[in-house]
Order: sequence, then structure tokens, then C-alpha cells
Amino acid sequence: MPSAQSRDDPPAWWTSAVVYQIYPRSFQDSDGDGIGDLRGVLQRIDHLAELGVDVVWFSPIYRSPQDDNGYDISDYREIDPLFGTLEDLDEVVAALHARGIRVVMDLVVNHTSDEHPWFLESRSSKDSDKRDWYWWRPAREGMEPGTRGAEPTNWGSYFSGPAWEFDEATGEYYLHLFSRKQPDLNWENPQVRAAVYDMMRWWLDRGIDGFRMDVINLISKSVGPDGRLSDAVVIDGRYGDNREHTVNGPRLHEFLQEMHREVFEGRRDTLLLVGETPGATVEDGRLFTDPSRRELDMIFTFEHVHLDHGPGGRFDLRPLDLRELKATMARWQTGLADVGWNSLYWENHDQPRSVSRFGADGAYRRESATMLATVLHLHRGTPYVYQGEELGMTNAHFRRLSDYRDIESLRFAAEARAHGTMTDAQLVDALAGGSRDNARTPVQWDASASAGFTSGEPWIAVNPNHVTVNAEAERADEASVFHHHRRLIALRHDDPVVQRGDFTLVAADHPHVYAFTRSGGGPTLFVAGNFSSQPQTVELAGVDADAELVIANHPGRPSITGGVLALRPWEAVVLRDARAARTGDHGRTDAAASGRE
Ligand code: ISL
Repeated sequence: MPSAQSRDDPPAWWTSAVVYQIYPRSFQDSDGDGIGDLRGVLQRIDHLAELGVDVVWFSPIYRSPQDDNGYDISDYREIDPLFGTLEDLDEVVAALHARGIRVVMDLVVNHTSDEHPWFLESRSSKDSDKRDWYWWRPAREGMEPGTRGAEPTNWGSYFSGPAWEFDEATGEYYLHLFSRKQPDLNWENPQVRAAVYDMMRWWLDRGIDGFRMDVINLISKSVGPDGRLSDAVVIDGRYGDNREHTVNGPRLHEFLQEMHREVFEGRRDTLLLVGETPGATVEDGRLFTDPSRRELDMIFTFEHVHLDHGPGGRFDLRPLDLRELKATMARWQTGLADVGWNSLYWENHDQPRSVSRFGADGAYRRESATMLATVLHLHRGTPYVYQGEELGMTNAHFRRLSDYRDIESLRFAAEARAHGTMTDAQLVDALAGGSRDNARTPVQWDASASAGFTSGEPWIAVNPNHVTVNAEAERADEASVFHHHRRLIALRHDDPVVQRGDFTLVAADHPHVYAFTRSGGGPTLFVAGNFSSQPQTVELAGVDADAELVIANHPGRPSITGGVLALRPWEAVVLRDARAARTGDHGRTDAAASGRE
């Protein structure tokens, strides 16, 4: 059976771990200002402990003007007063550690806020000793500085519009791949790298257990050539595609290996290092996560969450072809089977809610959310549960542009209106499908006025379906999305086949059923999920009619006749090889498995 590291290494602790992502702004408010905070997290630690997660990843809580909800940092060593204080964080870390839960911080070092002292000094003068800490360039030759088209390159920003901002004071432009308030750091400058590494060591010395590295594969750039003009709205047809010059640049692996030497040497075994790498391929994933290269433990791929993107990207969603999803996931499973490691996710603070996007968030919300979770958690890799995913929280279904808060969505709407590329009705539909705000509505704790999230006015509307979709109701129902996640997490902790068994896709061409096996290190597991509202059948060679039912999301046993499994709408099952069940290796009952004792 292949290992996550070289074959004779003991498995790393995170090969059997599950990570829970907290987007603090929307998790739990404790002081009534309508924004989640660290003391609010303290109120919900029992929820995390009952779920059984091993790690909590906090989206940024550092001091920030909040232009991009904290992904624009103005002081890496201070907590923004919105979220509390360093002492509050110390208390949260201690409380989580006391429950055996590690803490990972979000590391945003491709860019800072334009209010960071480094940038304020850099922009103060062309002769500033920090001028070269960012990317400054004069206007395109022969063009009047500050006029449209005079930007140094034709690059577009991920948040619509140009990727260069003109600075009147020094008559030059600075690069920002994201918002104009998020200037890109110049990683070519060794002083920048040294300052980042020093900050990272400071956080590790404070007792955190690792980093989720924001767009870390953008830090090495070739700033000069124009990008291809494309009709992709996300890069905007009026601006060039910067990605060929900014994704996985020439010195990226050099920088990551230097970071490893400067920051992680001697601390490795206890840490979790996960890179967010938009545009990374399986081949890149092998380079990033091969332990012998000492770069990262795992990365977030985007290939599977871009399959339903039309030419217009996230705001142009198309129906997903399950066969493409299966092929993509399988490619990553096999590509990292013998070296490196996968992260596993359906959603996060940047993605729509998976039960709305890939499932059916109406009549079959519970079934489709539990089916999606089963399929994801039974893959080989480290699963990430995004806050509310364990409750089957759905998209916001906002119908007014004024309900949106996310800069990416608001900038897209402003550009679309300015250029008349969409009517407001088309915009509302585009945002309702793809906006990041879908995942940023407050966590729904109970059926009370603001879902138990705040006693004040929430910064973004609470989903009205919180009256039925909430943690309190989920906890009371053994067959709920919450308890199903709890059982999946427990299964990962208990079963070495789940942790590290080989993945083999089955029935790859089936348009509605996602089926695979996991084998090696224990009895083979058969996994199948019905991605449709209609009954389906699938042939599972080798599965016996009396196979042990390990986990299910429908009552009773599924019908298995002659190796053919019949699945009810959105049904998911995990079956364990019958031979093992006959020898009594695993005493779980069917009823316990499906939570219908
Ligand atoms: O999800 C995306 C691509 O499909 C983008 O919306 C997202 O901006 C990109 O994945 C990078 O995300 C990270 O960096 C951004 C920040 O806005 C995101 O929240 C963060 O996850 C800039 O820091």
C-alpha cells in the first residue's frame, strides 16, 4: 500500500486528520457588533470537539482594513480589534489544544494591505529603502501616466479591472493581482523574504501549529510581458490574462524550500503546511508535496471546482458533468498515490455551498449533503470541513445586489454595469450562483432571530432557512448532516483503509453514480454515491450481498443483487468486504452505521 511519504516513513499525523475551517467574521459574535470574533469561537469549542475534528484553520484575524475581509493585512503580529486581542487568541489556542485540536493560521504573504507600514514606506518615495519591497513600474513607454492603457502591462486583476494602480505622488504604478488595496510583495527581494520568515517564526513560537498559505504559488512572478487577451470575464476580456506570468513562477520552489529551511527546520513533525495553489496541476502537486523536497504537506487544487465554470468563470456556472468530476478527482488520487498527499474539499469561504452547487438543497438537502460528505471523506487525503458544511448549510439565494458584501462580487457587478455586459437580473442570477458570499452568511446555530450568531445586526444577512437548518436541530437528529460528518470523521480516525488505502475508481462512465473502492491495510471498502434525485444502479464487482454496511445516509440496507447495487435518490453507502464481516473483525451494526438505532 503506498504511503504519503517515502515507503518506510511512519504515516504523518495529518494522514488521519480532518481540518475544520473557521471564517471568523461569520462564525460566532460575542459582543453584539454583528461580526464574529475570537471570544465567540470560545463559545463553540464543544461543537468542534463533538464533531471530532483534529485541526482548526482560521481565515485571517490580523489587523486589516477589511477590504477583502482580512486577506489585506496591515499588521501581521496584531489581531484586528474586530476579532479581539492576542490574549483572546492565546485563550482560544489553549482551549483548542486542551481538546486535542491543533490551530493553523492563514498566511497571506503574496500581498499586504496598502495600509501596511511596509507599503506606506515603499510608496513614500522612489528612493525609499522599501521601494523594491513591492512591484513599482513606470507607465508604458510613450503613454501618458495615469491614462487608460498606460498601465505597465495589460494584466487584469482577479477582482475585475486592471492589475496596476497609478500612484500620483511618485508617478508610477504598483501591481495588485487582487484589489488595489492589496499590493503584491516583491519576493525577488531577499529582505521581503527575510521579514516574512521572521514573522512566521514569531507565530510558531507563539504556539500555533502551521499555516494555510494564501495563493502561495503566485509569489514568484515574471513582471513584464503582456498577458493573452481572453474573453474570460474573471480576467475580463479588456485586460490580459496575468496567469501565464504569475502562476507557478520560475523561483517558486526555490522560495518554498528556502522558507522550509528558514522557518520549519526542526519543527516539521508537529506542523501542518497547506498551500492554496490556484492553477496547480497534479504534476505541480507532486513537486509541492513530495516530502523529500521539503516544501509543503498538501495543497488545495482548483481543478475540480472549476469544472462547472463557463467562459465567464465563477459567475458563469454550468451544470456539472459528474464524469468530469470523477475523472479529475481520480487523477489527483492516482497522481499523488505514491508520493505526496491530497487535501480534500468541496467548499470553503471562496466557493458556493456544495449542497446547493453539487447536491439538491431543497427536498433532498439532508440526503445530498450527507452523500457529498461520504464521497469526499472516503477519498485518500486530508478532508477539510468548512464551517456550516457539517450542518448542510445552503447558498444564500440573495435576490438583491444590496445583499452582497464580497469585494470580488461587488467589483464584478460594477464592471458589468459600467460596460453594460449584464442586466441587473442577469447579475443577480450570476452572483446567486457563484458569489463567495454564498459561503459567508452567518453560521446557523439555532432557530432564533439571527440564528444564535449575534445579538446585534449581522454584517451580512442570515439565511432565512436557519429556522430549520441549524446546529441545534442537527444535533437532535441522529440521521442529520452533523452526525453523519461526526461518523465519517470517526471512521477516518479508526480505519487504516480510509486513511491510506489505494483508491480505485469504479464505473467511471456512470453519469449519476460516483463509485470507488479503497483497498490495502485492511478489508476493502466499497463506496458509492448517487448524485441524482432518481434511483440508480451500479455494478460493484466483488461486493457481496451480505457486505457489512459501514456508513449510510438512508435507512436500512441498500439492495445488492449479483454485484449490482441499487441506490435511492442521493443515497451514499460505504460497504466493507463481506469476508471481513464474517470473521467479525468489525462489530458495527447496520443501524448504528446509518444513525437509525
Ligand atoms: O476562488 C477563487 C478562484 O476561483 C478566487 O475567488 C480566490 O480569490 C482565489 O482562489 C484566491 O483566494 C485567496 O486569495 C484571495 C482572497 O480573496 C481569497 O479569499 C483567498 O482564499 C486574495 O487574498
